[in-house]
Amino acid sequence: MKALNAGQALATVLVDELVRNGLAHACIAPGSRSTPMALAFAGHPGVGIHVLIDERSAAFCALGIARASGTPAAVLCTSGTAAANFHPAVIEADRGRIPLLVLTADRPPELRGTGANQTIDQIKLYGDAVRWFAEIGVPESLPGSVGYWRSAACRAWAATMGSPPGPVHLNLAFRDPLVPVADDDGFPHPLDGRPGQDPWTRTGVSPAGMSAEDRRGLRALLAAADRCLVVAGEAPGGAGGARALAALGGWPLLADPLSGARTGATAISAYEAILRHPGFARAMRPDLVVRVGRMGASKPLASYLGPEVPQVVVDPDGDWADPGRSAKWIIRADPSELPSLVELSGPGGAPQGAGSAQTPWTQRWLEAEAAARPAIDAVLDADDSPSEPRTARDLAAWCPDGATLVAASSMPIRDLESFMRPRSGLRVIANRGASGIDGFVSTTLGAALAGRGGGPTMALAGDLSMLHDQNGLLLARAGSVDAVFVVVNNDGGGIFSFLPQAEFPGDFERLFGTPHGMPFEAVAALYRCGYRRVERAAGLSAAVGEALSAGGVHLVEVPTERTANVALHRRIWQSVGSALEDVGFGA
Ligand SMILES: Cc1ncc(C[n+]2csc(CCOP(=O)(O)OP(=O)(O)O)c2C)c(N)n1
Ligand SMILES: [Mg+2]
Repeated sequence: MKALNAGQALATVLVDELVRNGLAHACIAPGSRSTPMALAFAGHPGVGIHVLIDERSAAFCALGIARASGTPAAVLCTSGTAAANFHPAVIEADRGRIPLLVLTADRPPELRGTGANQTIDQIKLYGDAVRWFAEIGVPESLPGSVGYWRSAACRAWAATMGSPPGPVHLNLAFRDPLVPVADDDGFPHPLDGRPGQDPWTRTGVSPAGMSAEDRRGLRALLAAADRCLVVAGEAPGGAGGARALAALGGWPLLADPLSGARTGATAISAYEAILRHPGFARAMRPDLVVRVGRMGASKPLASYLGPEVPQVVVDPDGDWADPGRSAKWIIRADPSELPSLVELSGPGGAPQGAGSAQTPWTQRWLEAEAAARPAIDAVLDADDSPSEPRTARDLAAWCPDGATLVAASSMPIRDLESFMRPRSGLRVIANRGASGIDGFVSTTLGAALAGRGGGPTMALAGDLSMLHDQNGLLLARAGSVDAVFVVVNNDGGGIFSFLPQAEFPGDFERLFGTPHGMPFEAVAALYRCGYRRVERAAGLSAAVGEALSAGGVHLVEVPTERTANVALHRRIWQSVGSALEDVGFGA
């Protein structure tokens, strides 16, 4: 490997070394200063490149790839405000623990602060949001340069995949020439890395093992608990340990869809509605909660798990996920160790509460689930007009095994948490690190590009989350990506109708409801996407099925109405409350 100048050498070496570490995708926004890197990515057969005009979309696309694949994806831009447009995705990658390699091209130091064109201060641009920042420095033709660049690439990879995973920012200053021509210095040194495609420095993170003392302590708590509850949320590597713990102990499992653990004999999928019933929440106090991963969006669950309830959080990064300040103990450990802590005390060493030996506590939870689920379904199925809760329930149920469902912030993720039936085989992902509605289209298309497991990529979008990142659909226009967006169109921000602001109707629509009247059929046409409109609730499956089998990107619009949506949610809660009272939970 040779280069004609130092800029080309740096770019070639960085890309080669990142690919040796496992990089498979780079999202590239066009620009001049980043030319050496763009050419190096385009010239490397081991990396797929995706070119996006809008840097915010590019960064979210890379985030979607990394989120869906669990492998770092790179995003590259030129200097100036281009780099600032990466910031929302960098923040989401930080809060969401997503390995994102952020590569910004820059002017050399002598041009900074001089009024030179398209030059801003890019040093530590993303502040504390990144796991590592490096000003790589203007490439020079020195004997040690190649080793330095290869080592820096490995370090960036290690930092992005560390504990916790997250974004890394490399600022790359290039002097002219930006194109592969020989300059005065040239670059006489070989660019080669280690033989056999090995990385310069091999790294990796071993999962955190639970200490013997922690194991002893937690095992004792579990053995002493009469009313243990397992709560599962989003965690790197999944919350399968929580599911296995609940199955083995026979304990109720409250798993939000992002946990990937909403399945099993003791899964309580209607907990959001159940816990709104004060009589239930009062009567059913747990004496131990074991939580894996972050809390979902449910307010009733958050207030149910107050500081008075002993709560142990097990997280692979020891993440301080405790907004209610209720954790009694945070253990940094791989949650898959949890099932090994259950005492096998039943006859013949059977687990404590499994199967017919379920404790009255678990049975009461299962009775509540058995009462609440049909109560929810009865309300939803009574009306064939499309509704938001029914769309969430039915889409999650319809998705084929192996599918990825990307949920938008606002009501889509909440409706999934409330109404998705237990199931396996479906992966639900969402940008809930910072809960922005931005970057949704690009995150989804990134997940589709990652093609994890080969299953289809579906999305449950709000109309505003769709419009916010409409530029992301430019990728759809270019073809070669498949995804179906189910767009719940309530003509504005439906979530605000649930909030106290809705009691002040004067400026509500203008400031919060924000109706826009955008025709999604025209949006779809503009970006060469397929389009379907669901007029009857029962027609969702057919519309989504046709869209999926047609290939490409499709928008399936589900028209709903914000005020009716609030009324429907309240009817469901009421109906679940009555069903709980019918099975003996006092008001
Ligand atoms: C980037 C960003 N801007 C603003 C918000 C505040 N916000 C939260 S929900 C919401 C409305 C979302 O509307 P839509 O996507 O249509 O979903 P709906 O509320 O109708 O379910 C807004 C503006 C946010 N979360 N993120
Ligand atoms: Mg909306």
